[in-house]
Amino acid sequence: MQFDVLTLFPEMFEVLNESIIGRAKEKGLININLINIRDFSKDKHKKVDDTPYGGGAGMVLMPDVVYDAYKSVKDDRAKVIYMSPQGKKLSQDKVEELSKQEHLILLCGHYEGIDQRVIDTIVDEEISIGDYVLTGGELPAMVLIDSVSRYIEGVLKEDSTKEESFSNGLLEYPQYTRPEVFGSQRVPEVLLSGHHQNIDKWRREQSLKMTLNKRPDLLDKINLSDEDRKTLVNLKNK
Ligand code: 4GN
Repeated sequence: MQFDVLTLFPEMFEVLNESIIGRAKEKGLININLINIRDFSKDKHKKVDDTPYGGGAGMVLMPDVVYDAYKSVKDDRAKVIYMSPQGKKLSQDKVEELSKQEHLILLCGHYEGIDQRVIDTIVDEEISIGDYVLTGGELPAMVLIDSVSRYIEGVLKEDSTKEESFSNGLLEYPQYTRPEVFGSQRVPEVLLSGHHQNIDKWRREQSLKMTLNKRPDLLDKINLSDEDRKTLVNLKNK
């Protein structure tokens, strides 16, 4: 999968050289190409922004500079995403959908924003990572790259995306490892039993319990089996 990132701060993306995403890059499973918008400045002082028409605080990225940066990487299959607090909220379903694209171009604004005319010209989709404002679109772009890359074949071991939180609409069950006793707390007995049917049943109950306690809103969004409904009634009566 190809990611092209249009940004004034390419150095911020160094963090993607670590851990799982770093390894995915080394293996060539994903390619993250950083384009410094400043390289497309039209003047000798490398100026990329100017004061807003109509007045007001801050600066606005100039449309021709952003457009030329975009032209340097675009192809017919690329989807252009603008990271913006005004965008549609990123969800696990959206992440999975984006992972099916072969080429994403991520546009990161800074300062007060980007001239609306170039947004209207090049952007296919505006995406927000949540209802809060950041100083730039770089952290949101990294969140998107990380979450999408996890769905690329070979990036994670086995099918880790299949079982996790949100993929079945529920929160994850708790995990335990050695030692068997930590202070006064023992590992739940069923996990030591080797009885896989009982373990699966227990984990499903725990997922339902976690979701009921921490994110009950999620339960209204999914189809529950009769078995799950019974489990929930029992949990609520405890
Ligand atoms: C995206 C961008 C928050 C998000 C951003 C978000 C940079 N803040 N919630 N800040 O996904 C004006 C120009 C603000 C770019 C933008």
